[in-house]
Amino acid sequence: MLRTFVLFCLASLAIACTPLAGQAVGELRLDDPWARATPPGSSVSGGFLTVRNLGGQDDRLLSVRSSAAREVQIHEVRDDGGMMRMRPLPDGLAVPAGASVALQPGGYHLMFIDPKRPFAGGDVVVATLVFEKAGDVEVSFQVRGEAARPGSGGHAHH
Ligand SMILES: [Cu+2]
Repeated sequence: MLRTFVLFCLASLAIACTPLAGQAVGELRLDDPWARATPPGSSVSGGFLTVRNLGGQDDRLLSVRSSAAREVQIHEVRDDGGMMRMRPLPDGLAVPAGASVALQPGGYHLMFIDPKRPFAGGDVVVATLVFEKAGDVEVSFQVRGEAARPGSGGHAHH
């Protein structure tokens, strides 16, 4: 199914192939970008999407910036002796050729630090993802939910 779609895209103008829910940039497909509504009293929100590299060249998400937050970090979640902790990835996130990398609750994610105003359900948060090969890609994150339950998703910063 995927292969059929790719072949179809190669055979036509790539811009006509961008499905509603996704975004095609060169060899990258960015699917379902969404952000979590900022929990009450929190100064961070998580951002999620799936990055698929349909090309033959490894790529890497190097950094993210957004006018909606003071800073956007790329985080991973690790099991640290039974405690799930997250930490920034200093070298960004590799997106190997042919791979699909999911940024999702409990795993890799983007961390919007100090949103200019809290993200609320229904908002759209625009961020620029900077890839090593694909360059700058502007992505619109749909904000979902009113608030995360306390302790869910491992997104509490102190
Ligand atoms: Cu985080």
